[in-house]
Amino acid sequence: MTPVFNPSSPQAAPIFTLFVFVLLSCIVILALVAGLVVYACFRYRRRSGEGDPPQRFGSQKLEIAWTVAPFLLLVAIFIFTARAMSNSDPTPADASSPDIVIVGHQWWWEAQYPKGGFRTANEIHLPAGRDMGVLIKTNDVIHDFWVPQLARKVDAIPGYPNYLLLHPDRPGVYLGACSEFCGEEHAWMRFRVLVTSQSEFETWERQQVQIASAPSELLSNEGARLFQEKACMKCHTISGTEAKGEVGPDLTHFLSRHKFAGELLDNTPENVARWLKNPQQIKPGCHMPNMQLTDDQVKSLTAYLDGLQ
Ligand code: HEC
Ligand SMILES: [Cu+2]
Repeated sequence: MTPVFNPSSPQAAPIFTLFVFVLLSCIVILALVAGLVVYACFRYRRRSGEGDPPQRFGSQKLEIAWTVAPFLLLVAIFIFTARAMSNSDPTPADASSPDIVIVGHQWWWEAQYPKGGFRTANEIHLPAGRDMGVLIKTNDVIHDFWVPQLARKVDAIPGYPNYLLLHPDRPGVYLGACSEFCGEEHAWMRFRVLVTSQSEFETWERQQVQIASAPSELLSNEGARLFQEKACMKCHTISGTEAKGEVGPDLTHFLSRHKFAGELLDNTPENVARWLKNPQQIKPGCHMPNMQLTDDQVKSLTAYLDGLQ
């Protein structure tokens, strides 16, 4: 079902209810007005042999009715809207120590977990049924963080972090997207929220905290060497190695992610190889340059990345 019709948190539910209420009101008004127009066309159309009908001017009763009825409807919509606004955006208990810090980058999302001391990209894990405080920032231009099933939209504004409360009701995968046009790859600035049970979430956290697995074969060893040599390390972090770059996504546990490049590609060895061969062909304009790698270099680097569980 379309995500907006299937809210999965106490914050998204009031938005859905308000939407349905306004939509139904509009449908009723449309049916009423269009119905009366059609009725009048047939009921009062000129028949042959008739002269002009009697002319009537003004009707106080009708004037009052069609002023008061819309006024009351607007008051009702106003009350519902105000209620939905406060329910969908509860005041944070403690904005100074968020559980997650989301940073928008052209054109991917960084997710920092300050309490665990690790970072990931484009895939945000949350436990079901718990409040998670999220701080939303940007590294460059204005982006907008939106997961329709979980919460309202929140802008990521330079110099002005915004706070959002996430509280998914049930486990599942919830898709999100940048909802503020932010440059040429805006359409591929997508992400997913993976909601699991508390214990699965903790297992994931324990795995993410670990430093990257060391390469175990000849090929992946060569890949690890190239990663340092080919400036990949200037832009990417792989914990436990020299690579501490912050321009691109953290790759420490790259293999634990389902998709990459802002949900553009499935995380398969073939796609990783295609990406490394020329990211500019796949996501034109993105901030990873064509590294002019040979096929052999691509092979070793892919082997290395595919060992980063
Ligand atoms: C100038 C900085 C820069 C360099 C150098 C660079 N990258 Fe990237 N890389 C990026 C950026 C930025 C992205 C995110 C692109 C996007 O999704 O818009 C990225 C994305 C990736 C991804 C996908 C990650 C994900 O989760 O979406 C992989 C894998 C990757 N780079 C590997 C490499 C390797 C291997 C090298 C060296 C051969 C390298 N990169 C060199 C900046 C760089
Ligand atoms: Cu964006």
